[in-house]
Amino acid sequence: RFTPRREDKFSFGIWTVGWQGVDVFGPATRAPMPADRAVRKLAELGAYGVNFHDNDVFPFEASAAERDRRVGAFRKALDETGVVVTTATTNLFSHPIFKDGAFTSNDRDVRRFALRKVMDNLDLAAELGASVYVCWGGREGAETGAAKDMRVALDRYKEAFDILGQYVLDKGYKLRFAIEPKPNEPRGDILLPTIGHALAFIEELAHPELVGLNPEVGHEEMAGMNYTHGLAQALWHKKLYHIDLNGQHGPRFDQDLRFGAGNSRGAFWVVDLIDSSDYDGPIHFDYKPPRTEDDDGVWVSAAANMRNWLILREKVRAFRADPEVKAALKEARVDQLATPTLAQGETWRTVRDFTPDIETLAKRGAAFEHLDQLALEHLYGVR
Ligand code: 3MF
Ligand code: MG
Ligand code: MG
Ligand code: MG
Repeated sequence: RFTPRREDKFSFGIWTVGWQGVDVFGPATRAPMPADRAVRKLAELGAYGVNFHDNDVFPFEASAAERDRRVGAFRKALDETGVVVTTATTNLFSHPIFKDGAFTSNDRDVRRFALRKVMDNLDLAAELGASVYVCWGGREGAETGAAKDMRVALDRYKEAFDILGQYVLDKGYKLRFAIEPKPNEPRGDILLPTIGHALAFIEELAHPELVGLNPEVGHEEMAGMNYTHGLAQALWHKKLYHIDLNGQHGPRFDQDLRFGAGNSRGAFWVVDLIDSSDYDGPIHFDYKPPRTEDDDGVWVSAAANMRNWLILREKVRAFRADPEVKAALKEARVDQLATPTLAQGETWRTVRDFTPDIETLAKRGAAFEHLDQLALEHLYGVR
């Protein structure tokens, strides 16, 4: 029970378990973790896939020989464990050259180099079989008002996606891009701060069909948004290409707690939505083992992400199967929302003078509290 299986498609960013605990107020508390070690340990825990930044596998300064050696070790670990590369991404945020952004840096050479860095890693991603390429623009933004004209920055942001889309098409790679919105941190204000901003942006691109979303729990909740609603809208637009699962306690710094910690009621609805949707990408965790943990603690927290998903999955399925819940859903008229407001053949003329029984409708309760209490009781484990 609650043991991860391959078909659960759990995946992790190499940088998650590899996070050494460096934060704004202190240095590393854990040793560096080579990517191949992360792959082997994650495989032992039952993970199916991994996602990596170029510089999770080899350092920014690596020579060609060093890069090949590191990629070789990574590839060997993948081959020996059967762990799949589902996703890849570029580190366009750590090196000081990207301090004012990558695709939207005011400096043209930085922008040109950023494109080259992405293309280098797109080659590796394609070679390793990734199908999604994540783009988190953590340094694309500003702290001050006059430093950057955001309308012009969006021109450059679009230009970058148009160029990279063309690259993928010209190379014949089976890769789609997934933009990961985030409101702030590390920049004071980041471009494409929420799911909604990113969805609107995608429609302005030369190849909108190549670009979707990678929404993260913590990022939406930092902005005070309802993550499940954001996922639902992304699904509605057919733009949910990937997910970054973790935990967050409301609007504060990016906590990256293990999935299921933080807003656990929110996590219940995330699992409920994804489990009943046609999303078939990996169940991917982007969390950080807290700085307090040693190596053992890292693996305890990694396993807990998958365990919490499976626990919540059992709970949401029990919730959906509960006859009392079915009755409560009916009582709350949830099914009626699926009926189009106008029937076939009706037009605005049909309802132009429609007057329902206003007094009765105004008095009638929605019966949502009973329904939500049933959900909470499933979550709390008393049903
Ligand atoms: C930062 C993040 C990133 C992205 C990653 C993309 C370092 O808050 O969430 O993790 O997920 O760069 O894949
Ligand atoms: Mg994040
Ligand atoms: Mg993320
Ligand atoms: Mg986060």
